[in-house]
Parts: sequence; structure tokens; C-alpha cells
Amino acid sequence: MMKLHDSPTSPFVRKVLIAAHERGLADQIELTGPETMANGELRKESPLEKVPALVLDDGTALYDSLVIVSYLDGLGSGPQMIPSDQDARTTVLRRHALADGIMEAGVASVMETRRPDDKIWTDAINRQRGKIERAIDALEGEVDTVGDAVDLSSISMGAALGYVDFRLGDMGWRDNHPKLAAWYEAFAKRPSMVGTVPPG
Ligand SMILES: N[C@@H](CCC(=O)N[C@@H](CS)C(=O)NCC(=O)O)C(=O)O
Repeated sequence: MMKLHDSPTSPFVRKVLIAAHERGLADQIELTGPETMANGELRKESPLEKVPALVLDDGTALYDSLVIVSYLDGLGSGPQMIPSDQDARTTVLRRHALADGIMEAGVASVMETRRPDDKIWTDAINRQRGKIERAIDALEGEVDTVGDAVDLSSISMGAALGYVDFRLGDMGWRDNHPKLAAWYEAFAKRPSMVGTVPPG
């Protein structure tokens, strides 16, 4: 049984869990829960002390989420997460970078709001939200070519937009991005998405 250091609200963890579902591996992964960050266990296995980190049966720890998805791509069966064809792989990795950037900026802006009131820097929050807005604009422009593909880029888009809904719902991203909204509505019905919704 593999062990995943996780947090139920992390979009990077969700990316990994969606991949695990799609590859038919979810029941081979035991979740540790967020307490391994608090109790110091995570830092013994991952010097960066971030979730997700996947610990294999031989004790090897894998991080970060991209590396874990790449590893899962070699196990189980189901849609290939990272295509081997050069052009397709480059597009999928670039689009993953866009979605991952939404997650990074989203997490950074949420962290900023958790500072003591007098230390919250609104400019920093707005700078992160600007990144998210531009990345969502970019995805709106290319979502036609994503179609119904299930790969690293679409699972990351699903996890990223799910996180925006979860933590930054006031951004109202659907209003000006009708194609992306329609894509997300369909993608969010996949069992891998339904089974990994962050707790309300
Ligand atoms: N690039 C990493 C990002 C992971 C990440 O930022 N995880 C956050 C939770 S959403 C975390 O563990 N933060 C704790 C910390 O930075 O100390 C990945 O893709 O796995």
C-alpha cells in the first residue's frame, strides 16, 4: 500500500487523487491526513514539508504533484496522463503549468488572508488574483482544443477551477468564460472529480 501525505483541501493533492482515480489506483493509496505536517512526520520523508508526498512500499518518497502523477502514469491502466508524443506532451505540460499557476496563486492569496489583520497586504492578494484571471482567460482561449481529453492538463484544470470555486468563489470566473464554464461543468461530473471534492 502506498501512503500519501495529504490535506483534504490542497488542490495539488486533488490533482494526484484525480490521477489515481483515473488510473484505477485509488484503493492502493492510503491517505495520512494533514496531521503528519503538524506532528513532524512529513518533514522526515520530504525535506520541503509540503503535501502531496507519496511514499512507496520501499520507503521512497516522491514529490511534488507533477512527479507523483508521472509515476502513477506508469502504474495501473486508464488514460495516459503525460503523452509520449513530443508536441502533445509539450502542450499538456504547458497547460498543466497554467493550471498549476492558478493553484499556486490561489493558495498564496488564501495564505495572505490568514495573516494577522495588520499584516495583510491587499496589493499582494490582488497581484495573485491577476495571475488567476489571466490564466483563466488563457484557458478560455484554448479550451476548445482540450475537448474531452483526460490527461495531466485537464485533471489539473479541474483541480484548479475546483479550488477557485472552493476558496475564491467571489471571482465569479464563469461570467466571462462561458466555454471554460461549460467544459468544467462536464468534467466535474467524472467520478474522479466527484470522489475528490474538497470538504465543504
Ligand atoms: N509544487 C508543489 C506544491 C505543493 C504545495 O504548495 N502544497 C501546499 C498545500 S496546498 C503545502 O504543503 N504547503 C505547506 C508549506 O508550504 O509549508 C506540488 O505540486 O506538489
